[in-house]
Amino acid sequence: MSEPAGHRCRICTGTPVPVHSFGMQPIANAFRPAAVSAADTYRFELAVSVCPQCGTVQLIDQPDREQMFHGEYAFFTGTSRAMTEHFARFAAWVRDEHLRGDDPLVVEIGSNDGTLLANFQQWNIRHVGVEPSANVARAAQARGIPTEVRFFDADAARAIVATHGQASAFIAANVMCHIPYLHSVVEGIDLLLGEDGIVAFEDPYAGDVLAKGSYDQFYDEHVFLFSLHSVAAVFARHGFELVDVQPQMTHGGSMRYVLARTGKRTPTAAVREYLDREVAQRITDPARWKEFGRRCEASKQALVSLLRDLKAAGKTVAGYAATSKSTTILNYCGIGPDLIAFISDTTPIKHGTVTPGTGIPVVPRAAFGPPYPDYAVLFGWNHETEIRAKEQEFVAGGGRWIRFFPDVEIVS
Ligand code: DWN
Ligand code: SAH
Ligand code: ZN
Repeated sequence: MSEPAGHRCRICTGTPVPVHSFGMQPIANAFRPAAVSAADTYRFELAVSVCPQCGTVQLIDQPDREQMFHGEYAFFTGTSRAMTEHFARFAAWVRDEHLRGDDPLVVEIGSNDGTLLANFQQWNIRHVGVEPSANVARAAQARGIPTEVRFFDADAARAIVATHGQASAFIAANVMCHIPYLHSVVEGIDLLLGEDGIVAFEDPYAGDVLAKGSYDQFYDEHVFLFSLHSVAAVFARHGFELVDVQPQMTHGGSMRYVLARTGKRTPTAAVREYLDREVAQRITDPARWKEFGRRCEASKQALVSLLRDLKAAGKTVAGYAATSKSTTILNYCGIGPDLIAFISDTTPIKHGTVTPGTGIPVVPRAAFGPPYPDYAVLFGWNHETEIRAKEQEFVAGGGRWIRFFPDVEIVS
């Protein structure tokens, strides 16, 4: 793979090394009706690089933000009950451990439909969301959650300070890794946060992706795949340090990063422990990620040959959960409606659409069964516990799940 001229690390001044390409890919969340989808040919090369200087894993190219986040954004946080419960625990931890003073303000970016902030609303704790995708932002506003419909950056931070004053806590989940202009975001955090304030955010963790081979965390929106090394590097430039890290089971393995102004809090032992683990795992080493790329190729071969075998044997195969992640799998592996008849999903806005770039119909849960297909590819593998609990009848009737991480396998 040749390196495009001028690809600079978005965090430091290094020149990232290309490590793997997933080929030409559409916008991951562009679930559109079949006719529109067929006419919509936008694609970009989904290729990953690793900065030899700061160790950050990142996309070489990312589409413009307005192509991904707009008034028809397809992902609603509230579609997972387990995530809603997870965010209630996240909120309670922020309240109990980090909110000080009389009338603290909590700011969340990427607040989506307001699932996390709803907890602060319930406790009468001042809160503001920042969410550029107008349709999901409206869902939050409709439940009374103050939401600024814009992209967060330093300018947005100035506007929030002018209206609401400084914040005690800046929180985020699954959005920091979406933002290429991260220095403007951290500059904004610096303006927004009081002297004693806390930053706490979660994102899919590079350590888990590397260990499991879960390459579907790479798609247009995820411009970064963070490790402690990269988070520490970007925040250090703005006078913040990691004071704690807490691994999470969500999204197939995430990390919660807790930061404060340098010197304000004593870092926990976990920070040192995970930094050391990352060194042992060679998480910042481009050569290690090239090995990962070879594993992706093997995984692709295994999944495609399994699906072809099942088709040859006359079995019916469906997909379960039309996730953003599935777009990477389907396009990389070249899987279309010939191998997977349909994908069942609970999100109303996705119904009547097809998967981006591969044209598999997305249908409501009722179409999954009964009668059930023989096999179901678990594209929502990060929600496996929640989904299995709901779909016991499928398995009881002889249905089998197909999992693809850490290995492609059929499970009951
Ligand atoms: O980072 C991101 C995360 C938070 O959410 C975003 N960039 C986009 C999105 O990623 P995703 O689409 O891969 O997220 P999920 O949570 O893995 O996908 C949920 C999808 O699965 C929704 O479309 C709903 C569907 N689903 C379902 O059909 N039945 C989910 C559950 C739990 C179910 O039981
Ligand atoms: N926090 C939610 C939603 C994650 S999806 C959860 O964990 O479920 C990512 C969200 O970030 C989308 O709703 C998207 O519109 C929003 N987003 C993208 N860029 C942003 C930016 N610069 N500032 C604030 N939100 C952003
Ligand atoms: Zn770098």
